[in-house]
Amino acid sequence: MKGWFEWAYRDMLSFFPENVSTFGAQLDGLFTFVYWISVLIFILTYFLLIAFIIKYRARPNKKSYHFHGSNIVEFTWTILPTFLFVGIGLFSEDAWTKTKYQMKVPKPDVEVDVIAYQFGWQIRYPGPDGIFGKKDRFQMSKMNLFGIDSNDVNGKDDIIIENAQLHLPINKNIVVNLSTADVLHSFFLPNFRVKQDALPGKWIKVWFNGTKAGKYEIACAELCGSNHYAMRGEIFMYGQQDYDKWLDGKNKKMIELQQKQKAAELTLSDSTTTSQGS
Ligand SMILES: [Cu+2]
Repeated sequence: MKGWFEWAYRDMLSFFPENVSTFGAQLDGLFTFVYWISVLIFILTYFLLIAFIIKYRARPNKKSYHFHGSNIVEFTWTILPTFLFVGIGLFSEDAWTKTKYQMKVPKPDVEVDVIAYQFGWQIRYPGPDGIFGKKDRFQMSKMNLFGIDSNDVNGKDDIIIENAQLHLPINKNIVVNLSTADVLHSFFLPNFRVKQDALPGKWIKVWFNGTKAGKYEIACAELCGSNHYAMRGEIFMYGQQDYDKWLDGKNKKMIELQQKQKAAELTLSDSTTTSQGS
C-alpha cells in the first residue's frame, strides 16, 4: 500500500528523531509502552461504541427501557483506570528519578547556564578561570540577562553566547542551569529526549549525556509569544579534543579582550592623572 494509507498506518513511534542520549532508550521504551496501551484502549472503546450502536439501534416493536445504572460497572471503570495510572506511575518512577530529580543530577563534567528570553537563548560558559560569576537577580537587565554580579571578579571573564549555539563534548555529563528572563519557555532537545520548562526567578538543573557527535536542534516547547517559532537554536556535540579546541579558542579571545580593556583603562587613568596634575 502506497500513498496516504501507508502514512496514516505508519505508527507514530517512527516520528521520533534519532536518539543520541544515554537515557533516551529508556524514555522511548516508556513512550512505546504508554502508546500501545492507548492504542489498545482506543480500539476497545470504539469497538464497544460501535457494537452498542448496532445492538441497541431503533427497530420496530422494540421498546426502550430505563435503569438507574450499575454499581459493578461503575466500580470497574473507576478501579481499572486507577490501577492503570498508578501502575504507569510506579513503572516510570525510575526514569523520572534519573532524569528529573534535582537531588539526583549527576556531578557535572561540563556545566553551562542557559537563559531563555523573548525570543531566543543565551548561553554562558565560565570563561578562562573556569568559575561562574555569582548571579544577582537585581542586576538582571537587557544587557545582562544572567544578572552576573558586577562585584564578582569571577564573572568578569564569563563568556556569553548570544546566538543560541550550544557547544558540548560527547560522553560527558552535561548540566544546564536553566531559567528565563521573562515568560515561561521550555528548553527542548528532541534528540536528547530533554524537555524542561524554564521558570522566571528559578534556576533548574537539566542534565543529559550525549553519545554522538553532530549538530542537533534546540527548540522552545512552550508557546511563549508571537515569535515563539523563531526560538530555534543549535547544539553542537564534539569529541573531547574538538571540544577543547573550541573552548580554548573562546577562552583565548576572552583573555585578549580583557587585556585590551585593561590597556584602555590604563591609558584612560593615565590621561586623567595627567590632566589632574596640570
Ligand atoms: Cu519560548
